[in-house]
Amino acid sequence: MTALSTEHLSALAQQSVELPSWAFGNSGTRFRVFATPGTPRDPFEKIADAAQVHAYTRLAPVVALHIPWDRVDSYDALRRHAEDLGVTLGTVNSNTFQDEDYKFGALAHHDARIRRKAIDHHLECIDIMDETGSRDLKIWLAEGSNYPGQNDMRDRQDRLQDSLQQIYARLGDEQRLVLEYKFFEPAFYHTDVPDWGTSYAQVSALGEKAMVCLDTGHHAPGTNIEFIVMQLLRLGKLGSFDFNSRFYADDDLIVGAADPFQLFRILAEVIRGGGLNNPEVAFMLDQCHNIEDKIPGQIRSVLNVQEMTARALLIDREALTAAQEANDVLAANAVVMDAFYTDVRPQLAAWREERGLAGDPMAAYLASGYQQRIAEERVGGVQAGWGA
Ligand code: AOS
Ligand code: ZN
Ligand code: ZN
Repeated sequence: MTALSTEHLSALAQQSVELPSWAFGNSGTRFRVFATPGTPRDPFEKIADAAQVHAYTRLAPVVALHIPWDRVDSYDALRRHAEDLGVTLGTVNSNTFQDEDYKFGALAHHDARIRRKAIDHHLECIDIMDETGSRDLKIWLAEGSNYPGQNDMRDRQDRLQDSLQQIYARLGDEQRLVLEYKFFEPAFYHTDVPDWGTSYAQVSALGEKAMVCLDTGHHAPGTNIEFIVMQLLRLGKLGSFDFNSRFYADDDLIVGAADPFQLFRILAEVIRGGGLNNPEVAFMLDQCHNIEDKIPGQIRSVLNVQEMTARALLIDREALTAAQEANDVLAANAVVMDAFYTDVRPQLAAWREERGLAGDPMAAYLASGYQQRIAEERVGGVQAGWGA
């Protein structure tokens, strides 16, 4: 069996996955939100839980925030709290989808007052980024229309560009804007940023500090997502990932749960395109744990990313190129499949132990007593914000 080399292991040692604060809150569907015992009651407790994931895996040193869900009196205090626990604050996610004013749009709205309000919300997010030391402002827009004729799609693109330019102008030298796309939902007929091409067109018109965010759950079934990863890396515009997995729609399930092979293929293109451990590309999770415990759910997720990265690193690139150049279709495919089918778990467990971690981080966390402690201490934990 092919083993991970020292070079592979040192690439894995540098890997960093950013956790979403909202993964630690209660969430659900529009039918019901099931509360999980021990759910954080405020952003400080969400950070504390995220720090547990990092402590057991050494894979998740950054926590993404969401405004207004993570609004606090002192961001400096939140930042220090995070640092004391061994993590830092990362991407700030804006929210233009839970305010009555945004029923017909926000950054693309035809009403100047509402558009101004949405732009100002993003400027507030950048103020917060200044305090938290965050680099990225992530924008996902729930904008679009439900019926043909409801809106002028072209005017909306123009207004969107104008709004984004005003936000972009406020970014500091080291800050970036990442624009996420999603093919449908909550609008069903047209969405203002439905695909990577639209996001690319919008961010390219802004400048170098604007990039595309690829959420793996935001594509039609059958989409070749790794092709998009390849293309965005080739164009130098892949700013971040929102990793999760889906069976039907935007399910936000544990990354690698629905289709580990797809995750492997995506990570293979990340490696091929120089995106692994590249500070330009943020590896965020965007998941919600509706029925499972949150911290173990996040531990499982980051381990899935690590495991599929390890398998993708095992692709014998030389043999692959040789087979491709010889037009040996089956041999080329076999090189890729050999790597995918390699069980790297025993080697990763042994490597963790060498680094002073538990070989099985999930078991170690479950045995630690933390889950029981928070279940006793915390009553009335918060909802993530979805499904409210
Ligand atoms: C929504 O479908 C998106 O995936 C988002 O990234 C959203 O903004 C996030 O889940 C919460 O901010
Ligand atoms: Zn997302
Ligand atoms: Zn989503």
